Amino acid sequence: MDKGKILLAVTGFHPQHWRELLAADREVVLEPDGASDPSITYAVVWKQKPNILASLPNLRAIFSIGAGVDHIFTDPGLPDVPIVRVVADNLTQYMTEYVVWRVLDHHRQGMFYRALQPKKMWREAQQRPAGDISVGIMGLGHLGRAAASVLLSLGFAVNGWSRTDRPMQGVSTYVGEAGLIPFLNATDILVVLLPLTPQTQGIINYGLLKELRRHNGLGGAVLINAGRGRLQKDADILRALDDGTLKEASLDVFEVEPLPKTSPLWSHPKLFVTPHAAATSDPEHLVPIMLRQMAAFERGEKLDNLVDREAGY
Ligand code: NDP
Ligand code: OXD
Repeated sequence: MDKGKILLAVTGFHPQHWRELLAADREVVLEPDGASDPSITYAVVWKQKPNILASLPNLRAIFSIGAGVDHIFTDPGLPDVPIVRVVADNLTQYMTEYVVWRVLDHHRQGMFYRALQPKKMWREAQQRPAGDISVGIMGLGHLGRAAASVLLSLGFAVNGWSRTDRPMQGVSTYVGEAGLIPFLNATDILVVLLPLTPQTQGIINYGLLKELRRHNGLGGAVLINAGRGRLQKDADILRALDDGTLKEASLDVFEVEPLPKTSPLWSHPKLFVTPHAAATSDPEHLVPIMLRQMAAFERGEKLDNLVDREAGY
């Protein structure tokens, strides 16, 4: 099989660096060029415009620029070809850093001390050891497992929730709908690393947050969401922060992104906001992985990290 040509179809940022790196190895066309081009065999996409992939008669595979693929499934004209998602050490490392950073900051009372400093107040918060706190990872997949193993090494008790049975040494695992409430009831700090699918949309709501354990050394339950914004109901999180259902939260993702300037989430004193920056897709690391996969595919080998269309992730 010849070296396939790539369509780069991206919205929301300029993919110049992606283009340069891909073009070092094979021909690349930047959308809106390339419509109906029969020589295009791969599409590398982030939030591609609807129906553009459907016009490519010889498309063989779609490569997502992100680990999440919900942005691809919004396309009503999505062709029935394999979809490859990102699994890469540096992205996993970024996410692990984000999760561990946020867990430690909540655990070690970062918000409390940052509020005291401008007032020059010398007051020590009660501190419990990590072993008294259980971190529950909702979505014990590639990113969730990597974060879980570092949290375990720090001494936290770790729970994990997944759709299918995913045992992991040292982690108390819970499965599917039947496992959800027991998982929440045993969790003090909830870390959300789920994909956005029809089954998970809106799952982080007030009722779910009420189920978290809050009689713990932290003085309340904590939410950390780095999965997708539409997993959560922003208004329910505000309500939970205001009435004490949540002690604090860290959100990297929001129902609407960028988070509108008018959103009360920006200024909530118990909330730490980052702009969907937990684990950025870095072309320097990800393009070589994509190019290796394309070359292997052309030698007749299987594509790795394929999306399960039925499951939606
Ligand atoms: P994986 O597919 O490896 O893991 C997803 C996990 O979620 C799996 O454990 C899966 O269960 C579980 N899951 C999916 N659906 C359900 C369900 N209905 N009920 C219970 N569990 C479910 O994905 P990754 O770990 O690589 O990535 C996770 C998500 O992180 C991405 O989809 C993306 O949205 C987000 N992300 C965010 C970034 C950021 O910067 N904020 C950066 C990168 C990713 P099972 O194991 O049984 O399949
Ligand atoms: C991803 C993301 O899915 O950056 O990789 O959100």
